[in-house]
Amino acid sequence: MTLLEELKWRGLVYDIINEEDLAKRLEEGPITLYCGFDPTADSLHIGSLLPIITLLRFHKAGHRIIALAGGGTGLIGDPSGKSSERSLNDVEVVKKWTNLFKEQFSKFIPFDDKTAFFVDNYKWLGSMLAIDMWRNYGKHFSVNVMLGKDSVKSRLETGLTYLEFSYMIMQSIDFLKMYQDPILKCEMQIGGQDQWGNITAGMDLIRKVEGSNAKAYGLTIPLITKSDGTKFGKTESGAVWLDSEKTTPYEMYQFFINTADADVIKFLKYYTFLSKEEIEKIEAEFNKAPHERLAQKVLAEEVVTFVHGKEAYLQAKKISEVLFSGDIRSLDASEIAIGFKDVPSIEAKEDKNIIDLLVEVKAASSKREAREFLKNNAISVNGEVQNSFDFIVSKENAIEGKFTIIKRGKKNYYLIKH
Ligand code: 545
Repeated sequence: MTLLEELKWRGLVYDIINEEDLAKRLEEGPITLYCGFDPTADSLHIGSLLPIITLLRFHKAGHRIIALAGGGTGLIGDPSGKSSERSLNDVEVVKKWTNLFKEQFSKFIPFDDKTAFFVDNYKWLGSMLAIDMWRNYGKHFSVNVMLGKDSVKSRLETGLTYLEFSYMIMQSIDFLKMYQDPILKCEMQIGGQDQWGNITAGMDLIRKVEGSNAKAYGLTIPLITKSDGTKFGKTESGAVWLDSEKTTPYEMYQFFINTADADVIKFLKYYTFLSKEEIEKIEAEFNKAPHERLAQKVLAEEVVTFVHGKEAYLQAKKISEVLFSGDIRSLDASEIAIGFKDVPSIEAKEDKNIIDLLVEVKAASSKREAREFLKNNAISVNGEVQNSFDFIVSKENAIEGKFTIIKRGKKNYYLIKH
């Protein structure tokens, strides 16, 4: 299976411009390709991971890759896929985020300045004179063609400033600069479906400047969709970030473990480096016993391990298993803080009677109901059933003196912080 065939089998190809030529070019030898990421936040997210992994598939197949951070374009704002104008971020902030992106890329991409490169487009865009920009590049852009791009067309009604209108010129300059660079010799750009207009604009610019024989290639990756129609990459608490301070490995594990049966094989193809044979074997087993969730388990293991490492994966898995089994005492305080981040909680400054506490943390709506729960053995404290009305929840008995976990019924958890 060639690389292109594999990418297609994985469902990673939405569109290729000039596919036959590209297939031939890839056979001739290593090609350099790039994907750009604008620092519009302080971290990359799970959506950004797909083009990163796609770059890595090319790298593993012997090609050269460039991860570009848009330190320059991030100061402009891409209108592609956006229904309204973005608010501008401060120059200092974009600089800081650009550096954070570089750090995050480095966790996944083995930058060696030979086969894998990091580039910040502020390097050329940041110091370009307006006159040069318009004379050297603007001259090659037809307003008529620009108005025909989706990113512009869809915003003519809702509003688009000249700043965002000019974005595609900036991204095109990047492609041209890296195409001309004697070390990079970048011939190809990849990006999500929304980047089609910007990628083709760059290819056109290369042809205009370098002559009609100049060959450049573009590939777009489909927008990730879910079978239930909801947006991929979002949880109740927001986006799934790659920064473990923003989304813990446990939360990422939960995100993938909860993948719908109808989506899970597709995501295994997208997000893992498992081979076709391995994925097909998992699929066969999964279809025989979907309730065992083998495919979801493999997906969560592969992605969390790739992003955060083996140890973080094992801890995330342990926390999930304990939450399922109820064996709370086997977690330490830091694991409890992670696993119970989103459950109802209260601060207890002093030791308290269990009935008062159940009402205070809203596990029971009244003292009468709290007694009812206790009588029915529905309440456990740190993994042990408690039915005494006189039980005292104390700092002394808390896990590492910090947390008491109350469970009501099968899966309602409450956290007491001491
Ligand atoms: C800038 C300069 C270039 C080439 C590309 C760019 C960036 C591009 C763009 N891309 C998106 C992006 O989102 C912010 C992510 C960080 C939180 O805006 N103009 O930067 C996304 N991209 C990845 C995929 C995408 C795209 O990073 O291409 O389609 C999402 O899947 O939206 O010379």
